Amino acid sequence: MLQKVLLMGKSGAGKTSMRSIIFANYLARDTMRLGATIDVEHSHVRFLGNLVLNLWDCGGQEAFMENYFESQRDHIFRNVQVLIYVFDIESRELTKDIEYYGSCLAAMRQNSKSAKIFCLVHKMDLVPDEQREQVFRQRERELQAVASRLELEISCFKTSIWDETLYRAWSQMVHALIPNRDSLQTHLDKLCAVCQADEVVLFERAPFPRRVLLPRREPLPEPSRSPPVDAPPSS
Ligand SMILES: Nc1nc2c(ncn2[C@@H]2O[C@H](COP(=O)(O)OP(=O)(O)OP(=O)(O)O)[C@@H](O)[C@H]2O)c(=O)[nH]1
Ligand SMILES: [Mg+2]
Repeated sequence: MLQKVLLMGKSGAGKTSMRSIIFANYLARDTMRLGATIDVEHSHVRFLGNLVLNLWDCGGQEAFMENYFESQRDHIFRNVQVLIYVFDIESRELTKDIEYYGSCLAAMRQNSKSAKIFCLVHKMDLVPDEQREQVFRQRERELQAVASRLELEISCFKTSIWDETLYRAWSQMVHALIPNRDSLQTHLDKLCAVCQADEVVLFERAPFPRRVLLPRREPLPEPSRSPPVDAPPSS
């Protein structure tokens, strides 16, 4: 089963960084060397045997974005199963970001109405710890408002390449795509009961090395502070 996944958002938001960390084993600090993506970079990722993500990493520079909405509109937005829209929380061009996001949702509504839509409020490491939840909720409300005007449903996550939030979000997004997840979940629940275990976790050897792919239904409580997967740059 091939699933077309669009990765969109303005230039510098962190799309290629997260793709490289999740699927190509980059360390967070390696992403500082990435150049801007030219047009669209395609890649394929296989999960659990027969689920293949066809990832479209869409460069976010203005000229490319305008192209996606105009001359390439059908090519980009047709037959999409998942849209992942990435926002840089530190962006100084919020109005422009929201405008592009609105155009993107409108194109999705027109071409791929039943696609799942995820919004990542990214680079949350740049927001002081004590303000993160509030800043995220505020942005989430703004994004939900745009989506509900177009009668679309979205799910938002707060993420950073510098902690586990990136893996948590991608894990949940991929989880939503697994075609037979209910039956897998039932088997895991049975195994859990037979073993009298508190939890059973299914790991995918690649491309999520060491990462949980099928979390239990009830998410575990978030640790008060996620352990860094890689040390952030000292400023
Ligand atoms: N502080 C911080 N920086 C990040 C994070 N994610 C990515 N970056 C940095 O953001 C910069 C731009 O990242 P890219 O992944 O190239 O951005 P992009 O969205 O692919 O940009 P285009 O290809 O031009 O559309 C890099 O220097 C990354 O190291 C994050 O979570 N926190
Ligand atoms: Mg890029």
